[in-house]
Amino acid sequence: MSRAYLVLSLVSLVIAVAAVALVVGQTSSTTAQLDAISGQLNRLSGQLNEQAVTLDELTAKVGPKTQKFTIVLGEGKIVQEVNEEEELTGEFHRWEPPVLVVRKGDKVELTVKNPRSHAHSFVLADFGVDTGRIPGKEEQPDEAKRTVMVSFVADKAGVFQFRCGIPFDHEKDDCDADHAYMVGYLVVLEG
Ligand SMILES: [Cu+2]
Repeated sequence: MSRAYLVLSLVSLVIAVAAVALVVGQTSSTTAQLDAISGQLNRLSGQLNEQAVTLDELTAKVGPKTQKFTIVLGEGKIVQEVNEEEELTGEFHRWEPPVLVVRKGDKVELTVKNPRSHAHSFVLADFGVDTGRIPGKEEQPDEAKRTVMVSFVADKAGVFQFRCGIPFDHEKDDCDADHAYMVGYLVVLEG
């Protein structure tokens, strides 16, 4: 074995040992970093668990809400097939939306609109709500004056009917022939 070859082998050996030492060093420092991150994550997870609240606790904290709805006296059309042709055979009125859902204790703010030709009103007797007569557009062209806001607290649970409180009177342009069917429901959920 020549001297030069021996020196070269020794140099190679030194480089290899240094490289291994470097890798081992890096690996151990990476492991230490990962341990530190893992520790931090554990602490963070603990903190999150301490702050976590159940939905019930959250509801209790938030308390009753103010629920805002716009309700409109809408008009539906009945189209029937007559002699194989579609014909408009009737119209009817309905509250849109026909069902409102809130939780007991909520404050309910209702904007009631009457876009119809005749006068109507909104009555929710169980909560003492009555908009009074809201004129129709023939009588009152200003839409803002055919919009009434009412509010109440839904302090009891159950299903309550609301309806139009103006009886049909053709002479006065009050309501329409289907007055009895202008009903909807307020659902108040317990808690
Ligand atoms: Cu009516």
